[in-house]
Amino acid sequence: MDPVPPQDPLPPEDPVDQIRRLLVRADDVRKAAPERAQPELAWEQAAELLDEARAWLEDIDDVEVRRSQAAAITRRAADLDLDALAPMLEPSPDVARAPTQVEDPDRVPPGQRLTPGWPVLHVGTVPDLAPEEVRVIVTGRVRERQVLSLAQLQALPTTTVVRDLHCVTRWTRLDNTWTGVAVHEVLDLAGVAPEVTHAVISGHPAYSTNLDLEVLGASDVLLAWQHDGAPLPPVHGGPLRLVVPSRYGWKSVKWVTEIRLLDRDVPGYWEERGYHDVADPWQEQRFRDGE
Ligand SMILES: Nc1nc2c(c(=O)[nH]1)N[C@H]1C(S)=C(S)[C@@H](COP(=O)(O)O)O[C@H]1N2
Ligand SMILES: [Mo]
Repeated sequence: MDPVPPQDPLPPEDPVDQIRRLLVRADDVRKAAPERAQPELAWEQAAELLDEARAWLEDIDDVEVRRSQAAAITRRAADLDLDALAPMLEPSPDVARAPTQVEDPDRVPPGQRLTPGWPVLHVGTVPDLAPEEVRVIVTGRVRERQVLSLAQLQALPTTTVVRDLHCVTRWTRLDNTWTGVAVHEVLDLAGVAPEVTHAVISGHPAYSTNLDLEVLGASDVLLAWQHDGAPLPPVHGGPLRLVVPSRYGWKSVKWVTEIRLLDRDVPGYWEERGYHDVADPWQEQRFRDGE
């Protein structure tokens, strides 16, 4: 009889192997969550496995490999968020239900489903901002840096658009009426330097995202203070948020504080964590790579 081969007593030390192993476990835990008495505990456990996986990223020397592993981890984290969000896809307080509820494939990007409510999504806590406290700084490669109050923004030409909101966690809210000032008006005030290609837009409390100049300057990209005819509720970015209808929701910075114009692309909060730089929902550009 052949002897039983001895088992390798040590786990493999290759960080990519370690990450793969942790992702498989996280996937298993997540899939089993619905059968558990307390699915929240399973989600927590899966999130811990993802944290462990993230810690291994530091041991990967190759930048490209590290980025693609980071994206693989982030994709799982987003799946977890989606599961945890599912029971909460209901209207925010004081916000009317979305009027359109048809599953029209021309309106709903691939992999999205409609929500009648308006889920609240952000990292950190809602800042308590009085309208008088709002300032938007327009800076970087500009002719003249601007520090604009809400009153100054509201004195510029006002625009109203009706647009759909698509979150990377797979919910879509149709027919949002946004009122505000088009960002291109604000850019004109500051004067965009010829070498500008991109912008980083920041918001409370330490959030940011990147956009290319062409997208930021589109006529339906607004700094908005009203939604469906009412002042924007604080949980949804009030008193003032950015709205970028052509991109996944993470580009629509709530409680916006700064627009910084740059001659290169610099990733923001989620882009650093593996989300796609462009984020076109019709192309399903959720993550940096297809993993
Ligand atoms: N300041 C800030 N803005 C943010 C976020 C955030 O975490 N912080 N999350 C983004 C994400 S992922 C989405 S989908 C939308 C959600 O907007 P809502 O909460 O009004 O639905 O806000 C975006 N703007
Ligand atoms: Mo999102």
